[in-house]
Amino acid sequence: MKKFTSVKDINNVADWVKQALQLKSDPFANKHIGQNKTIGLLFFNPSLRTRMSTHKAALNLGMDVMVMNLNNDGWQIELEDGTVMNQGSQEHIKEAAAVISQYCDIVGVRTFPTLTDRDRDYADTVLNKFNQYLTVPLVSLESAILHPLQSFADAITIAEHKKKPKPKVVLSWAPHPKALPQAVANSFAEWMLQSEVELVITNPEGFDLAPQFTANATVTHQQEEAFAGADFIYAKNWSSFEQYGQIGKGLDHWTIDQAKMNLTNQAKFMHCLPVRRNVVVTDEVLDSDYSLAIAQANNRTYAAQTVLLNMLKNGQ
Ligand code: SN0
Repeated sequence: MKKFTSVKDINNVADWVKQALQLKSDPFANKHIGQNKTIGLLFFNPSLRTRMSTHKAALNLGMDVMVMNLNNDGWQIELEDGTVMNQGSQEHIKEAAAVISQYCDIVGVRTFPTLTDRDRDYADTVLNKFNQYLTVPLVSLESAILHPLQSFADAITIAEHKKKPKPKVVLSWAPHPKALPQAVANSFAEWMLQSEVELVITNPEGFDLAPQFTANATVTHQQEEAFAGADFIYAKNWSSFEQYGQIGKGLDHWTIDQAKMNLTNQAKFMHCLPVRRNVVVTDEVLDSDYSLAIAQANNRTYAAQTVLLNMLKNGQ
């Protein structure tokens, strides 16, 4: 496996969930496989769960780990070919990626979108340039448009908590004070459409996600109608894809509270974290015993470990 950047890089979600649950039941069984192998985790943006869970996954496999915050600690990287580099950027991605490949056997990259230039963001330029110039396998630690390690952990969590073979899973937009990427939502839709679930997406008008990730999904602009009979409510804010990067106005009534959860089939509540309390979701829901937010975060380790194990076994 040379890259893990989307659900398209794996053959079958159910198989991968099974592998992850197996690893979770015996996390140190493969400790010899990563011996003398190094993973480099490169961050252009903040991270808590991705950083710690991927680090832990690598340690569970016996790997060594190098973490670098590229924005603050590295040279400013040039991505365009043929640039006369007499301005701000100091090192070209060609050299940077080639050099990193000398030190690392697997590389992870986190890079957020601009939320101002849709074409550039949806070309996923930073991730794709690393993919082009690294000579070792690449793991997305959340790109401009997708967050596959999060969605994989979410699929594991749903498999553990579902009470029927094909649960109703509702991805609900929720308010937020800041423009956020569409990556978590795009990715969740992409993974759920490859899973044995009934996916319904609910968001205000003007907030429909990119068709390339949501084709065939049911979309409704009526949140309460979507919640009826739901087994899982997955809350997430995203800024508009249509009015690119806009956060909208007068949408505070989309906050998820107990009254809305009462419309569901005793649904579990999910969120990838970090979450703005009492904006996205009320304290009552987040602190309830039906919230899976911490269980999702725990499964990030086993999602990452499954990916790294596959790369260590079949990477080169
Ligand atoms: C990121 C996002 O893609 O929505 C990472 C989620 C895993 N979230 C944020 O940037 C939240 C920042 C904020 O201001 O609350």
